[in-house]
Amino acid sequence: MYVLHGVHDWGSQVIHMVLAELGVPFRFNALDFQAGDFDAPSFRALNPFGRVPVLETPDGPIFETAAILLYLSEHHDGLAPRSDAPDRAQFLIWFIFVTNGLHPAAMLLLHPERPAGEAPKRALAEATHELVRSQLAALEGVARGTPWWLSPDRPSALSLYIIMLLRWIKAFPAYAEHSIASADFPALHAMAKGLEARPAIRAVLTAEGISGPAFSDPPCDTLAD
Ligand SMILES: N[C@@H](CCC(=O)N[C@@H](CS)C(=O)NCC(=O)O)C(=O)O
Repeated sequence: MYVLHGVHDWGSQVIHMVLAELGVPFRFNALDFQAGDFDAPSFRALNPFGRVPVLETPDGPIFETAAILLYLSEHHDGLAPRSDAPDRAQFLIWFIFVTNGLHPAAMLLLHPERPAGEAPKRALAEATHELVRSQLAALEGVARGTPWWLSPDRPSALSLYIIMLLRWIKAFPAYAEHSIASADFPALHAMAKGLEARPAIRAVLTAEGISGPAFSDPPCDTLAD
């Protein structure tokens, strides 16, 4: 049985949703960051960098979101085009675009102080806001072409990843003025709405203590300054 180590409403959420959609047996091990669980030797043995998500598999523990998603896509049908499918190349392009581009940019929008401290924080957040908008515009263009892996009614490793990031970008930016609504990107918005209505996804949201339109229109949690 898979064991997912994570924190509710953190980056483990995409893996949680994928496992729920697959319908495979798994256990969610909820870690407590404040209690020091990330530094526990037993957790560091699974991921020496002390970050979530980590998935324990029959082939050993895997960390890095992208690695876990690709592993699950290779071991279970339906999460991504197979390696010989004609749309595999397009899927890979946009998967890497999200893991290497949108995910790090979203993290910077939420935590612009991390790379260089407080002084450049606002300038960095402003520049990142523009970057994230342009990345979402690019993904919107792809979603408008209606590939199944960005569809509102059929989840994929990529679409579930994107909707988690849409939540972060709308709900948790460092500055409220940088909150980006998925409604500005209609095809992505429709995808978020369709996927968040699915029973398996609703079950994950309930388990993580999240209510309302979690991905398509979460409230912005950031206080205006
Ligand atoms: N590139 C990694 C990033 C993992 C990551 O930064 N996870 C965050 C939670 S979303 C974390 O564990 N943060 C704890 C820390 O930075 O100490 C991945 O995609 O898995």
